[in-house]
Formats: sequence, structure tokens, C-alpha cells
Amino acid sequence: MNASPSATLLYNCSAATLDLSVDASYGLIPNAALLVQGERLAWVGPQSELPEALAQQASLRHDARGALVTPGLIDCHTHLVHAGDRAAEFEMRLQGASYTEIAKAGGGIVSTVRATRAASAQELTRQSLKRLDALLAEGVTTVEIKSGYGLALDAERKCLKVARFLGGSRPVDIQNTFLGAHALPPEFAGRADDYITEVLRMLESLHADGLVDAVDAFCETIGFSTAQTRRVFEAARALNLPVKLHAEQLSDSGGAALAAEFGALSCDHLEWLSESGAQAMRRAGTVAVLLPGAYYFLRETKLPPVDSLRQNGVPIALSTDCNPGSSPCTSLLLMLNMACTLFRLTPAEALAGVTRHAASALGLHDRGVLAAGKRADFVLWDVAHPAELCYRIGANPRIATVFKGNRLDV
Ligand code: DI6
Ligand code: FE
Repeated sequence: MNASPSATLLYNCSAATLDLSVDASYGLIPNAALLVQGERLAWVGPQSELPEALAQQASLRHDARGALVTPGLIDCHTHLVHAGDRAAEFEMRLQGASYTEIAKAGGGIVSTVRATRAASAQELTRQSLKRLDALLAEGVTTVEIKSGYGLALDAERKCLKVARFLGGSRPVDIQNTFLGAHALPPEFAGRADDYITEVLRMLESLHADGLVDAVDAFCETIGFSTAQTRRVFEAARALNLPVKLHAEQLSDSGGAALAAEFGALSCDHLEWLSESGAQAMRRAGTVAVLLPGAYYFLRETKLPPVDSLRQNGVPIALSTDCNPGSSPCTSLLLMLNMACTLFRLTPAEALAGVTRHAASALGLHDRGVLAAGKRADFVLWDVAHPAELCYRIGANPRIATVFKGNRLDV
């Protein structure tokens, strides 16, 4: 409880701490104060309970004028680094073509692969920064970015390097995920197993370059089988890298059970998740990442089994899935609203899904809640109650973001 003289006190706010030791809902502290010391929170609690000794050590005092404070938002599943768009495919889908049909006809992910391979790192950076800035404008302080639109060593390296560069260019933490097993590139047509061998080679090389924080795969009828996914996971395990999985998005392929077997950080999408899949996730402590943007944009009708996830005690995170094909979305606040309206999450569950549970989905235990010792990543909002963050559509009530203890006007 020692604060150095350089500590900063934020007072006259309410805090949705998402801290379970406060309560199991928002962890709401109505008249709160936060003490920031360096990159960390030194104290969080009711203003009236702030120890006088700590209060006196704060050399800077900031009146939050009644703002709501939440943890910095975490977008734990994005494909943010890519080139081009798929607006023409959107038109085709509106005329009746399905996402799967387009993918099988050589469009879909592979068309973004063509554009991404052709783009220079500089151009890729320019296009990706626009999306990142849109996320940051809504209070995002940690973003996961997957590769998977290169599908060849040099192109995957280019994308992961751009992702690292983005992290150095903006006040945000970027977590890199290698998704080499995203789709079959045309040069491996009919040779999926050979491509997986190439994925393993890419993984080793990119990991040696320090570009990989986690490993993902698209386990699906139009993606890779569980046997192929297992090979990728075994390689990740040998390198001590955590795994996650695009699982049961379009069909029940048994991906969640496989991912759980490897202690996956998360399984993502999950519209077709079975009861046994949910139980396997619970046993493994795997987070369910729901992606309402993809559900909405693909006009899916099969809802993810939210009740089963709740009953099994599987933590639920939410993310934009920012990608050009199934979720061209750069608003995590919109995902809060959609998760409540489409998936019937409570606003408290939704907010936990972009903070506490999103942090777990990335294996980051130093953030996602407001509590002493956690990182001083937080957002001040011009709202009276946390449910307002989920309730509005298209509003952005962010006042300011603090990233690692630094006040920013991003
Ligand atoms: N599932 C998705 O929703 C994204 N990737 C995946 O495996 C979509 C990628 C795309 O259509 O470009
Ligand atoms: Fe995705």
C-alpha cells in the first residue's frame, strides 16, 4: 500500500471494476477513487476509504467529475491486418450466394489472401492502422491480431511484423496469433496435409523470429480437420505456445473438445458447440469467445449455446472478429450491444466479456479488472451506469483512455 510521491489520484468517479471480490456483476463502486503508480494501479476502492497516507502521497489529483471508469477494453479476436475489402462478395451474398459457396468457388478468405500478398508492408500498415484507430477511439487498450491472410512464410511474416509495428505505433498492446491454418492456399489445392506440414515449418520460423504469442487454426468443413488441427497444436505445444481455435462456427466438428485437450486459452465462434464440447471447455478452463458481428453479418440463425456455457461455468468473452469477410467491424461497443440483443447476454456479462474474460482468453492476468496491482489501463466514460455502454447503438461516450498509467487523447 505504499505509493511513491509520483502517484496520481483519480477521484469523484464510479468504477465498474469487474472485480469479483467487489461483486459478481459489474464490481461497481459508486463513489470511487483510483490511485495510479507508474504503470500499475496501487489502490482502488470507495473514495471515503482511501487511506489518508496514500491520498497525501498523490502528487497529481484528477477530478473525474462523476465519470464511469472501466478497465481498458480488450479485443481478443481480430484479423485486423489484411488488405482490401470484400464488398463485392457482400453483394453476392445478398443476392443469395452463401459464405461457404463463395469460399468453395475460390473467393472468401483466399481472395483476401491475394490482396494481402500483393500489398507492401507499408500499404498493409496504412490500411490496418485505420481499423486499429477506430478500436482505440472506443477505449480499447489490448488487441489480439491473427495472421492467416498470407498463408506462405514471407507473407505471414509480413503480416505479423506489421502487427508488431502497429503495437509500437499506438498506445496499445498487440498480441500476435499465428493462424497459418486459416485456409488452403491455391498452390496447395487438394494437398491439405502437405500444407499443414508447411504450416509447421512456418510456425517454427516465425516463432524463432519472436513474432508469435499464440497459435490458432480454423477447424471446419471449409477449413481444416481435427486431425490436421491436432498436428498444429502438437507443434505449438512443442514450442510452449498457447493455442486457441476457431471452432464449431458453421458445423459441429468436435474442435472444442480437441482444443480443450490441449488446454486452449479459448474456443471462438461456437454457434454449433455441443454439450460435451462445453463440458470439455469447462474442465480445461477454456474461455468461450462469442463473435456477434460474424453471426449478424453472415445472417446466421443458429445461436451459440449461451445457457449451456453459463450452466457449465465457461467464461464468455466477446470480440469484433474484425475481418473483411464475416465481420468487417471495428466497434467493440457495437459488439456489446449485439451480444445483449442477439445472444441475450446481460450487460454485466457483456462488459466482463470485453474486459476480465477477454484478458483470460489471451492468457493475460495483469489486466481486465480494476484492482490494486493490475495494470493501469482504464477508460473514463460519460455514462451514469455501465449498462449504458451496451444500451446505445452507434454512440461513443469515451472521455479519455489511460494506458499503462499514461493519460491519452487517442
Ligand atoms: N472465421 C471467420 O469468421 C474469419 N476467419 C475464420 O476462420 C473470416 C475470415 C474471412 O472470411 O476472411
Ligand atoms: Fe475469426
